[in-house]
Amino acid sequence: MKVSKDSKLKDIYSKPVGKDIIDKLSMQLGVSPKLLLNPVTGNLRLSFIERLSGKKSVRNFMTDFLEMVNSEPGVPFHGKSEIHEKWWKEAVFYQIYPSSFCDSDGDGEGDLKGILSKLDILKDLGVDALWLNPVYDSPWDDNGYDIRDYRKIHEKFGTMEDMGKLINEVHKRDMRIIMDLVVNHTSDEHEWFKKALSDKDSPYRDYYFIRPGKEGKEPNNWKSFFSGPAWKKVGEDEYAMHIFSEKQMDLNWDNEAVRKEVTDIVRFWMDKGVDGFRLDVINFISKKPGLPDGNETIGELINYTGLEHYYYGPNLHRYLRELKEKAFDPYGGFAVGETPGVGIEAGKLLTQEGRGELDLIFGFDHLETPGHTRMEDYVYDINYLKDYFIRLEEGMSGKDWISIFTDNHDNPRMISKIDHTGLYSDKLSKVILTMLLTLKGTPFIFQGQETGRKNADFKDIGDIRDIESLNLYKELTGKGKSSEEAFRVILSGTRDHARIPIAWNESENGGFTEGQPWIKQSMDYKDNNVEKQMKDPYSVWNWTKNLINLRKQDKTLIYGDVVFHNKDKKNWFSYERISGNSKYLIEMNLSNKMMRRPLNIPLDRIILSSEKNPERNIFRPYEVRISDLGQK
Ligand code: ISL
Repeated sequence: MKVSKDSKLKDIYSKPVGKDIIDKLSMQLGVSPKLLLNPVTGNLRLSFIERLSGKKSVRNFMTDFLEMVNSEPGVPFHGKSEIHEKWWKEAVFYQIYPSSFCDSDGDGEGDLKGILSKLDILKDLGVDALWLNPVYDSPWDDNGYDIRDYRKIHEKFGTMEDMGKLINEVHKRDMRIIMDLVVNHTSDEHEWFKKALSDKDSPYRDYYFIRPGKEGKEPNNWKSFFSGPAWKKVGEDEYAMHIFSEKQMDLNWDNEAVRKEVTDIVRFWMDKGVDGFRLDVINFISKKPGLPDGNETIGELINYTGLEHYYYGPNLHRYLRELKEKAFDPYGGFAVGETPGVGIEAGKLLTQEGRGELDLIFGFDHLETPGHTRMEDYVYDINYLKDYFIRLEEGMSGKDWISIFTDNHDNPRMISKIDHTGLYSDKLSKVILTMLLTLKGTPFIFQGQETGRKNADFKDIGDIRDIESLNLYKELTGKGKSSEEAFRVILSGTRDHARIPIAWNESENGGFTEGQPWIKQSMDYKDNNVEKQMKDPYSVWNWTKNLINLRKQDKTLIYGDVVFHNKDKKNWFSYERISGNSKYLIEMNLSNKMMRRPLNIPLDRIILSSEKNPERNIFRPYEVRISDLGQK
């Protein structure tokens, strides 16, 4: 049944997209959804709320909001169901940012041979599967997310032969490898786009969104993620759409030929032996027909005007099913979709077993404390992360599976967001890694997390490489901010924090390169490097290794039930993983203060502890313990 302005708040909450949006709004407002849905407020009709506010912007918002809620007729499965075992549910994934992993030829940038040379170390850590950020031929406007040729390896990374060798060597070690599939857009230097522009009758024109302007302006008011409008002028009164940089042109997935091209690209790489893909902004591929203007109120709220018309578009499910059936299923390929903006319920509709769309998604609602954005200088509340994970886990049915991550190449380091002093970064790293490796879901470790790397120590804008940051810096100084003020904003949220080189040892630049690194190495390499940490049994590296080992001993930490304790106790996180007679207790102090332990579990049950000499009833700052409570 569709909802309308006469519907009650609680009816809207019963719809997947409605629930996700109300949850998000209630998080932003800092109130619990329960408060919005108590018997009084839950029975309020939208029309009443609209009249109450009397604002035109609210009326406009309601209309678009209802349309979004009604656009999803599906209902996720919420019942009981048996979990089916899959390799990707058991694997520990490790994300490699190739530019900054290991440089074998001294040009200052990592490469495939460099990755190859470190496979044994990753295997030793216990990693099962690698995800490589883009390594394709590209003008590198957005660090490879602007692909010029999908069937060619970028020369700075090596050759197709090197890639084949890497795939083989990964498989020889009983590991798997997935690549990044960037098909919401191509580079403006891709042959398709060049042909589309050079010939008005070219079939490639309809591969993109090329549209006449509207009264001398852009075709609509959509904004780019990287500052400015989402349209680039490509001819007299003619514009091409780019949701990201002006060298990343959006592909028109409504054109069957485009979908066929994508299928062929996936199959090309599957034939070469890759095990699957991470699908870049894959929820953006279906744009609302007619490309209508974005809602100004939503635009103000989230900064990206137009998002509601493409973040969960009308044909998304259909295009994903088609892609899976034609390109992934014939190979048993794995697919994890990057889906910014998609909430928990809609996420289920993209991943539930039997729906034939994606295996997993990366959602991002946990990466900032509600009410804050990445570019703000604020202290992230780790209790929010705990609450978010509890919500995710408790909402999982046997048909669901989730990814668990806190870091990637698009975000500052989570430990630095929580602890600005840097004093607790190793301890906090252990806390976060414990969540990743003992909650129910597939863990994705981002390179450097295993040695507790912090945010980078950039000094000025000259240290920054990322297009998002550089564009924003220009925008801010253009609007009158001083260069110091603008740099401070960049320093809070730049994606470059995560993109600095890996530190392998104590030698110059952390042993990443013998040349000049493409982006500055940070001083924490002296302690947070692999070689040093491998030797120290209490290092973050060895904590990671021990946790992974434990996961591999029996499958309780993978498929076992999760039962949370003392959920409302602030700064405390504990849960059990249970399967048959096997039972693990995980306990963590989420603060930098001593804490009394709510449960009185004997010390002799501890199998992993972040402290050398734990005390029975006291937890030191950010202390973590795992106890074996199973019946032997
Ligand atoms: O939600 C975000 C981060 O927490 C967004 O930054 C979002 O994930 C991102 O804009 C989409 O990212 C992906 O596509 C971009 C590319 O620049 C990123 O590196 C990639 O991960 C365009 O291809």
